[in-house]
Amino acid sequence: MPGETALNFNLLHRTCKLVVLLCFLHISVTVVFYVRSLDLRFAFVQNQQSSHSNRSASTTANKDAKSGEGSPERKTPEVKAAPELKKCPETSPLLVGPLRVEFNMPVSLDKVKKDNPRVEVGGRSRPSDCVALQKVAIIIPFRKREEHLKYWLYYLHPILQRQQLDYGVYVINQDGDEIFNRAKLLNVGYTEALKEYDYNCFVFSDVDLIPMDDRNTYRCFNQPRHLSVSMDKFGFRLPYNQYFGGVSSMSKEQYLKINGFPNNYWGWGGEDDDIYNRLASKGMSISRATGDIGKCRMIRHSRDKQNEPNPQRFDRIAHTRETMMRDGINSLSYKVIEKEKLDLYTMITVDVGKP
Ligand SMILES: [Mn+2]
Repeated sequence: MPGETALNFNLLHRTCKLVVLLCFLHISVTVVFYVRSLDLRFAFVQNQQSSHSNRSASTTANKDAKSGEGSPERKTPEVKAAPELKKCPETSPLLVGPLRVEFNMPVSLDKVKKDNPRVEVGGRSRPSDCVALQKVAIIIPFRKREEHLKYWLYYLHPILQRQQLDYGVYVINQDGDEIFNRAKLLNVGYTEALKEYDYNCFVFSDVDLIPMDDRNTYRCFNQPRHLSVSMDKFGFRLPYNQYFGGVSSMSKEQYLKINGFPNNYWGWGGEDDDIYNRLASKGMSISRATGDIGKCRMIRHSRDKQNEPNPQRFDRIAHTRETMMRDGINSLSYKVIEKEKLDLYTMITVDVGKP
């Protein structure tokens, strides 16, 4: 019947249309994905080759962090990574595990330099065969502890290289004989390191603490990291759960979230608990390696002069939440006296004022 044929034909016509439409859709989706993958590959190659775009990005990032009164420094040119380098693996294959750490032998910096030929002037190094996952600035607050610094460089440079980090060592030396201010020196280190390179992770380390296992990586994690987990000084145990002293690490984001560290803890103690309070008040928690991997040794020493226990510390710690957003990286002021690019570290001598 003619009516039925027309109906059948109509149905066939619609089905064909639908099939053609589906084919078209399929092809379009395929083309879109193909173009996007091309784009990505292109972007990747560009990223690997142009250190220029990288540098301008880091310069703008730098402007966010309030810098002190230190003289403006030009960035040192970055060494270009070979385009064929791949990202380093999540866990470095070079790690050896537990290490023997002792402080009874003499250490010469010439020997340390010879033993670490890949460390460049200023104490910079990066893996030769892969692109490091993080750019780590190691900040050491310092005054008159040359002996300890020698041991630190002797032990840490090999460890940091085995950990496949792109890192730089910054020793922040408090000028003069006024009372010591550890946390302010750490803020200075953060600011000064960012003037040199696009660091995204900061390790804050006392000069006299040496890790006893290279699996305790000096890098940043999802939460602020406490690295000196079990110190010999405390019988290889954590003194208390909120303890954040010794060696710790924070990403740039984590650090900025808490407005950096307090500038008004003069003398020994309290600043680490203030930092803990800052983290906790911003909803962060402490990440740690296991007690076994987190073992470390402290070089025995007597209390430094001009670093007496700070009697105001308990009162200050009790008010961190009220004071932290006006005392920190946003209120930091200091004066760089001298900046020295030495073979194994960068020494920045700084006037941080007095209470
Ligand atoms: Mn100590």
